[in-house]
Amino acid sequence: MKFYIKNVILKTTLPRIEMIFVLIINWNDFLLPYEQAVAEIKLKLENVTKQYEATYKHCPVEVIEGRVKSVGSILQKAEKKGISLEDIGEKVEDIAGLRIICRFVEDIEKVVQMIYDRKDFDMTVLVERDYINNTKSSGYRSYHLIVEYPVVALGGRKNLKVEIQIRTMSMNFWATIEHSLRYKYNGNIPDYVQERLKSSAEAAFQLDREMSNIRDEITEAQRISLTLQNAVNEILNNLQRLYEVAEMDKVNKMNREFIEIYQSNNIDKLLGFKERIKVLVDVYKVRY
Ligand code: 0O2
Repeated sequence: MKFYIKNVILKTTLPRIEMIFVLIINWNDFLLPYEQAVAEIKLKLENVTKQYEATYKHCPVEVIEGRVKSVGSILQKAEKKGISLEDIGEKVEDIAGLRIICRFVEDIEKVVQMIYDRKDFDMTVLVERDYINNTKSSGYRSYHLIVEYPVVALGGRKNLKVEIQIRTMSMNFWATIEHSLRYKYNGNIPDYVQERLKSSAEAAFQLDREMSNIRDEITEAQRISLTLQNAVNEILNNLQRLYEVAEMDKVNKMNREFIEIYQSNNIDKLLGFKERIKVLVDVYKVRY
């Protein structure tokens, strides 16, 4: 990677880092492709969500956020990890970052798959970090993918690393709070606060589980309602046919039975009745 020596004055609170600024850099030039990558990926993923909306399918993506890391944070991370300036682009993996927020935990794997499926088009997954099944000691839960994404700018094509964090709303809420506490305590969160954070991370995850259960119930209720609606339509159609071919008394009796079953709200009885009346219609079809 090429760095340009320019008279760029950047403010930072880190004294050691000031030395590095002597060496560097036109940060604007350096960060521009990362900004492009974030903007492009965000737009592409937002378009996928629009396609979901158009087909009335549940969209696993709720919100997409994107950012380019600040120069101070890049240098802080490089220093913490002993990364030289030349290696920043290669080794600081989250200079470009996107965050995808989902409603339900199950949506996360769908989003992960969605990103893997783009392999032949634009982005390739390089690293996968599952902090949901491997919760961090802080209590942090999230799913991270480091992808390689090509941007085409004036200088030609550049393959950049981009970090995509995928998490639920409650994981995001927790991480945001914890992040600001980290900042407040300068990375040294007192033990008693850490303990509370850990237990609130568990509570947040419990909330995710509850929401998933409710989601299953909603899906089940929708399925039952649809089955009921289809069965009633079929029964009414067949009763109508019977009125044309069967004895009036017999059809009236069946009609009354149908009303009784319908009012009893017993779906099994209703489905049984649907089959019986179907057979009867078939019998009359053969007869006439
Ligand atoms: P920011 O300000 O969000 O960009 P490391 O420095 O070793 O922890 P590494 O090796 O780059 O991080 O990878 P890791 O652990 O996967 O962390 C990458 C990012 O995940 C972090 O970037 C955070 O955004 C988020 N993250 C990881 N662990 C935690 C955690 O315990 N709490 C919260 N709130 N976020 C976490 P940055 O650069 O640390 O922070």
